[in-house]
Amino acid sequence: MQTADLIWMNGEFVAWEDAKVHVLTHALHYGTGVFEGERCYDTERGPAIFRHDEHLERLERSAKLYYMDMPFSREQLREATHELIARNGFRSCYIRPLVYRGHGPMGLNPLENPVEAIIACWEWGAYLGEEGKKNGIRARVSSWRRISDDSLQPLSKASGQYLNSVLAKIEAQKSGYEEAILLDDNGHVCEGTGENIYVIRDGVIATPCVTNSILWGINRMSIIQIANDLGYEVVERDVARAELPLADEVFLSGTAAELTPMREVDDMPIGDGKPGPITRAIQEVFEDALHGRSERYAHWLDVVPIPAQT
Ligand code: PPE
Repeated sequence: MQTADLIWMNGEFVAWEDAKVHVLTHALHYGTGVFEGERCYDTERGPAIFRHDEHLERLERSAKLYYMDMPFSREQLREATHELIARNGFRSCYIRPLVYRGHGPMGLNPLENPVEAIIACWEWGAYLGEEGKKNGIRARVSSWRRISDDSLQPLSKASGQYLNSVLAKIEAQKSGYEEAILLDDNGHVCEGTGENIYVIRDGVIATPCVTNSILWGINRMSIIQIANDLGYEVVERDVARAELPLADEVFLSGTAAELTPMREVDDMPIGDGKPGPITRAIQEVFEDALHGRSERYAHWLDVVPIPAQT
């Protein structure tokens, strides 16, 4: 992991090595934080953050679901992110805003604890490997079910909730797979440990819906839009586990993973074991949108103003 010089912490820029919290930080003990994952791409118009507003909006929604008042406005966080990228001299990077309950009373009622915010960025390569993005990854269905609406908040991107993904990821990797696919409470397909999922059969794209305990992916929104614009039908519905190996094509999407095809599930090839034509067509347009090569989706990029060199 390539680090940065500076981290933004509660309104100030501090050196990477000085960005510290107290050991009694509430979020460290109880997972009471919410975060985002965003990417900034090196485009012709300058470094540009993909769907920045949507990510900051989701951060606010995640906070609301855990009774946290945002300590900074969306506009303040947007400007802080711009300045952070500019001051670190990045052309492209991964961005991690985190809003969390800080040091204060111990115990489970967090409402008296301060809500703090940081933004970090670093250079992060292909999450599931360059090879995976190109030729597809091997996944297994996890023995862990995805967290559900009746015990946690699947629609909140909350720190503590990621213990679920951590268990599934460890299990998958220890048993020789690159990624885990989690089922929801009812045994329907939900998503990967950090990606939404799409199943294609006979030219129709199906993806689990918001009632399947998914995280409402920003890239999912973009993929659905691109697929529709390319003339494909996208259906949001329950997806049965068996539809994965029986699909013609399956792929995943997420900020870190971008669009990654799946070539195998539970040791069964998907289609002919290679990324299929619809996956490829969507991936190509999506990559163009991310990297600022698309006129049509140019409004999805928030260009970072870089001050002129003096
Ligand atoms: N589901 C989960 C559980 C998830 O964590 C992500 C993002 C998604 C779906 C896709 O959401 P979106 O990025 O808005 O399209 N996972 C983030 C965290 C990865 C990590 O290892 O940390 C990410 O991709 O940034």
